[in-house]
Amino acid sequence: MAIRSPSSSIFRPKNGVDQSVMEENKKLIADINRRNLLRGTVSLGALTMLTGCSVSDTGAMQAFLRAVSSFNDGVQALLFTNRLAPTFREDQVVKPPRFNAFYEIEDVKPVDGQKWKLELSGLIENKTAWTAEQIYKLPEQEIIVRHICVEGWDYIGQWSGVPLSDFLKRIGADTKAKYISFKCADDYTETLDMATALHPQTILATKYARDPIADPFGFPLRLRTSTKLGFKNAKWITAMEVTNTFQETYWSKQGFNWFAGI
Ligand SMILES: Nc1nc2c(c(=O)[nH]1)N[C@H]1C(S)=C(S)[C@@H](COP(=O)(O)O)O[C@H]1N2
Ligand SMILES: [Mo]
Repeated sequence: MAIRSPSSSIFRPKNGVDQSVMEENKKLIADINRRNLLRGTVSLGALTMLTGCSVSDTGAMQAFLRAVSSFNDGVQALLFTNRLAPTFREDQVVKPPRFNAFYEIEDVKPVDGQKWKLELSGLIENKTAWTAEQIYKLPEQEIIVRHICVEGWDYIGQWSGVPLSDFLKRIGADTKAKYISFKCADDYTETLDMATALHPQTILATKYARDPIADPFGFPLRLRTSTKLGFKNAKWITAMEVTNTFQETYWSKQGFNWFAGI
């Protein structure tokens, strides 16, 4: 099928991203057949956030989303990592949050917070496991940001917990390593690039709307990034590894773009 390149107007870079990056990657943008899976299915929210476009402009939206899904991870890193995500007011927060997982909410298996531990491995000086009690005592940061799922919906949520960058310093992680990988109680896996792990709006969340995170939303510990699609935000984290080895993740194995910036 014929694929349209996005017009320059919807392709306006935000927040100081160099236009030449876009120019250089025109070929890449044209080469969007490679990632058929994402065609038109990234969220409306991603488009409106990035471009200010009307979500009813379906043609422009789809062209844009196809282009985004075709970017290589390096280009996305340039576009998405060095900026702060938009934040929102407390009265805009959706309560309760909207559930998603690769199975239905009835099938969530709650994690026992008393027995739970966060296991640490890889390029970390102090690999002692953490209990939930210890993690819940750490200084918190709160973020009110938009959660965007590739299935085409989004909501504004209010998450708090220890900033991942603080936690990484605390455990003596090698922050020159490339990736942090997460294992979850439900066999889900995710990995983050280190720049996103150190981003000032990336936290290990323990609370939603100031209350402890409820079972379906990742109790006792979940990741909350602000510059990534929903699926990068691992819930029910049980283990963290700092590594230089790239690992495919639950969604990237299915063809979704690994970087998944918004
Ligand atoms: N462990 C685990 N984490 C996960 C998922 C999952 O199935 N298992 N689904 C992801 C997806 S696709 C989304 S959109 C968000 C949903 O988070 P929420 O239920 O808090 O809105 O969790 C992400 N993290
Ligand atoms: Mo999602």
